[in-house]
Amino acid sequence: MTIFDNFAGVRFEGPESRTALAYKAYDQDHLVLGGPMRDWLRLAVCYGHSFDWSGEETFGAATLPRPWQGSDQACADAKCDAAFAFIARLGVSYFTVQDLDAMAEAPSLAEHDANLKRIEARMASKMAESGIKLLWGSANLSRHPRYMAGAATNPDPEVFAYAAAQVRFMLEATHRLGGENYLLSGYREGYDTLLNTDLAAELDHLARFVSMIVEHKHKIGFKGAILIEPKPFEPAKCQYGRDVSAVHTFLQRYGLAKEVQVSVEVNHATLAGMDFEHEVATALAYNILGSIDINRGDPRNGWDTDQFAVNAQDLVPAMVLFLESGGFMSGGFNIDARLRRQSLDPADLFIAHIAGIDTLARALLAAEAVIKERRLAALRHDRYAGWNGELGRTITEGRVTLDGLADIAVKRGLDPAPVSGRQELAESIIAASTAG
Ligand SMILES: [Mn+2]
Repeated sequence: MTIFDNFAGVRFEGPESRTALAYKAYDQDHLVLGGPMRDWLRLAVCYGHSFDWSGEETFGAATLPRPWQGSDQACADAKCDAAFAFIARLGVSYFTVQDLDAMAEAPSLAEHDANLKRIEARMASKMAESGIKLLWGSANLSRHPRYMAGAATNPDPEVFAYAAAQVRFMLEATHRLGGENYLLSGYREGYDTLLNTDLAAELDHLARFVSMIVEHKHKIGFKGAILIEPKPFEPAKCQYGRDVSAVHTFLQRYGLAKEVQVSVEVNHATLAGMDFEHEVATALAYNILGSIDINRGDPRNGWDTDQFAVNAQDLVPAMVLFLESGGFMSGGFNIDARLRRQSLDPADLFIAHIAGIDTLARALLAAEAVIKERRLAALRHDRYAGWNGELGRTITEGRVTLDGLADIAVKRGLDPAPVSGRQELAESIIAASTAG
């Protein structure tokens, strides 16, 4: 018996519905540009945020009544049962999980391995019974005090080795569970002060760690993607994978750009001072968009508030890029959000997820409308039309040198006339897309 057992399965009732526990926009079989919403979104419930967090924070203790709260095997089992009862009723196909969010506490690596395998077995049977799949697995390399100075970037190689063992266990568990990706979060791979930090050595060590994971993935035949999640800071003052560009530079520098992709998070983009669509566009430009953590931050807070998305219009620019790209290979939209501390009722977890999923569905429908009416694509196409002409192609195809091009510019007496960027028209198209 779990606290979610008395809830019925969440159904689609349509935009006119005022039922709290029903989808208003997410109709999983509804076709968007020829594919069902379910397949575009590949939604995942975040095990850690939804079931392992009970409202504790710096200024206060746990507030959310969670009967499975505790660190022993019985609590881990009860949490697992509750998680699958919830996800099944929500009607979502995937979950994401970090080792420590699910398993009983283990004082040694040998016990860690055993406890992880115990919860893996329970998850495997729940997955078989429900059809729910694992989007990604991950090892938590930041919670324990041994990781206070980082895991792979720790000055002590024994900590690096401990982290390697934890990742090996979880990568292999993810593989056995049929997980579709393996995620490396930002952890504490960075520094609190540069005064005590050898930045160049730490980057080399981090690269060796990621390379070892890639090597092991191939050794065991894991077909999923290895994902790195950019985040600029928190908990460390500065984290090396601060944004998509920084991660890509790192991957290129160490020859990993073809082996590793990024998992982009809305709230981490906000913290990095970037728009979410910038991070998506950059990942697509470098061909490393693996997965997305969907949530929202608070533009007035400088920390990771991990709230459920509620504003569809904010997500439309990124969703247009996402749809144009053809969607995910192995990633999905992981609902990376937490309740607020006063949301005590088990129904609150349903309502939060329903609102977040409906918001994504509205953004998806709006992006489809924007793509179908073609005005935004035409605006962009017209703006760059010159590059399809004779001069543009001469430059991009490398058929002219700098001095040769200068001669052309002088001989033709070039005096290019400024043209409107039509930003307001573009913004009005996005605004109109969510008006319905
Ligand atoms: Mn976050």
